Amino acid sequence: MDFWAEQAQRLHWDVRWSEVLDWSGAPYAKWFTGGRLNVARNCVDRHVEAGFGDQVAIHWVGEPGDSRDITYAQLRDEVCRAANALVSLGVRAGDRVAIQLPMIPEAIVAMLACARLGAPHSVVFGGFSPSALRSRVDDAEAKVVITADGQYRRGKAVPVKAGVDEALAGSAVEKVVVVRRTGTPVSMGERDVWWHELVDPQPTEHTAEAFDSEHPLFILYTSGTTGKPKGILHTSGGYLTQVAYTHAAVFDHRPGEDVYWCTADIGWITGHSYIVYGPLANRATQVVYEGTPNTPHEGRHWEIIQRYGVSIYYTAPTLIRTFMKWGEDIPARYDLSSLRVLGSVGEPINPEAWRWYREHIGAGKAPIVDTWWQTETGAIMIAPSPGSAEFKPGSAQTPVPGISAVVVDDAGKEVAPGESGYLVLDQPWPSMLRGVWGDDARFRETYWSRFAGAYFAGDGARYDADGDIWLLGRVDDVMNVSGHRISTAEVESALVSHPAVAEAAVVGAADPTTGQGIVAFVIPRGVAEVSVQELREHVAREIGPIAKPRQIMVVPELPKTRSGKIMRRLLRDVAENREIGDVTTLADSSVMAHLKAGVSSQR
Ligand code: 6R9
Repeated sequence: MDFWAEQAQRLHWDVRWSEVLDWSGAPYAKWFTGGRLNVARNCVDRHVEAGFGDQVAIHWVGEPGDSRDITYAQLRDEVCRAANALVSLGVRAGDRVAIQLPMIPEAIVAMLACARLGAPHSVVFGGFSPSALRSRVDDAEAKVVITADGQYRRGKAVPVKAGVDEALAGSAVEKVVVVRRTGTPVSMGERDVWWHELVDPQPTEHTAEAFDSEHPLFILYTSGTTGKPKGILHTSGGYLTQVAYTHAAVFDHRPGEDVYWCTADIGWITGHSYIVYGPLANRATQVVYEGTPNTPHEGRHWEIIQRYGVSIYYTAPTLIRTFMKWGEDIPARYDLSSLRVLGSVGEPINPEAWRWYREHIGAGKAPIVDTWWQTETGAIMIAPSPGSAEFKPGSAQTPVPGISAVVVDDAGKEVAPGESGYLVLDQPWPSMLRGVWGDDARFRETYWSRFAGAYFAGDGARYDADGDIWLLGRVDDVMNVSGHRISTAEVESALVSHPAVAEAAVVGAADPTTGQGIVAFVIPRGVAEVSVQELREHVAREIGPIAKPRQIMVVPELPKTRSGKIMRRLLRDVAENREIGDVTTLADSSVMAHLKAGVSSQR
């Protein structure tokens, strides 16, 4: 516990904690009990007070080529104005605020303004559909929604507010704040207010209240094994301690020297922990880029690294594989010599991508930290140290100091080297989730019922002969598409909500670029013609474009066990064009023959 008490010293506490960890209410942990702090003050004001007001906090780069440098002093002023603005709308500590914004400075300002007021934010990824936004807004009972008129996507301005209007029709949301980004025409209703009209005139003075260490900081929805996303709850003191510690230790971050860039979107946990809270708590100077990596050309990231002298670059394997496809001659045209640490997150990094990253981006020498963690863990849990003696392409290697992780078998017994099992976290950690919003039963059932007293991560893993950990992917019905978690059940329920679909089964099939690709098998309803293209669009409308199946096969039947469970393993064999595995548990073993015959006619 001394270890975490020491890490908590990275923060400014208005009132020091009395106890580091109270685990008496397990699986709900309390960290730094009795301690009080303000998260936004820790991320912004205290750096200004310490004399670093003129240091750039954010080098923001817009997709169309506009850019803004924001110093810590300017960020403080903006956050204070936005906090005052939210107060003027009636937002109080404990109220929930939903945010659906593109990667613009206002997104970070809005999150910090909520944190400053103790109003938990729920950031909803910009690519999510109106119905996905609505279900999140309703589940968290958000009082205010912050959004934009539109966003730039691959060189085009696309509307955002129109979708928000559709999502919120008839909802209990009181106010919608709209940032003007693209100039896309929008209709402003009674509860709508422009960000610039509301925020700009506000005073830059705002006294931050110190909240309890366990005060809720945010809710972030993630896919589980059922169709309904889970609202993962994170709190203040422990979360900020671990994100600050890991950002400093895993990336060897040095404030005032490094230029850091994490390419995630703030709609995901990586954006929360390693764009907003960790780096800002550590007084980082960071790049925030609004757009896609190939707009207007495929060298965009390398151009940005060269322009700002980025020294730490944190991205996802799916993007590295995309860069590989575009060719190594593209990064070769830029000066990347400022890079000294590279990071990877989101899925296991395949050794080819690891080597390419090291060779063509890291000049054959930059350490690559492969970081394993989850929305639920809040912060990095397993990663090699950047000063490690030996890197192993494809392995996240060892739990970071302070963290304990073990690989166990079905019975909960630690496995021997070389054998695979389940990854569990057998000790509480400061940034661990504090539950599933409004669903205690689901929290206990999903994470704490499988192995007594330990957190079940849902990932397969094994040890090698040196005791290093290799992650093997999900062991549940959660797919990992371009590093995004999408549940098979979510896509299935979107498909069956279409009138032409009677039944659907979805599997994640290996994909050379995205890690997994979504493959759906659908049984049509009646004799109606089913348009596969229409179904793909339907899923995009229901969930978002990231959930659009790569392939949909229309089939007469699905393979089921006698108890009626769909055998996804067999469907995966079909989707990956493999020999069909063991079919002895099928209720009707002829199903696979029919299925294969039907599918091959669609290939
Ligand atoms: C941070 C984040 C979590 C799931 C996780 C695992 C996979 C993430 C990984 C990795 C192997 C890594 N995952 N990082 N697998 N090596 N370095 O991605 O959170 O979106 O909640 O996803 O992603 O399967 O369980 P989240």
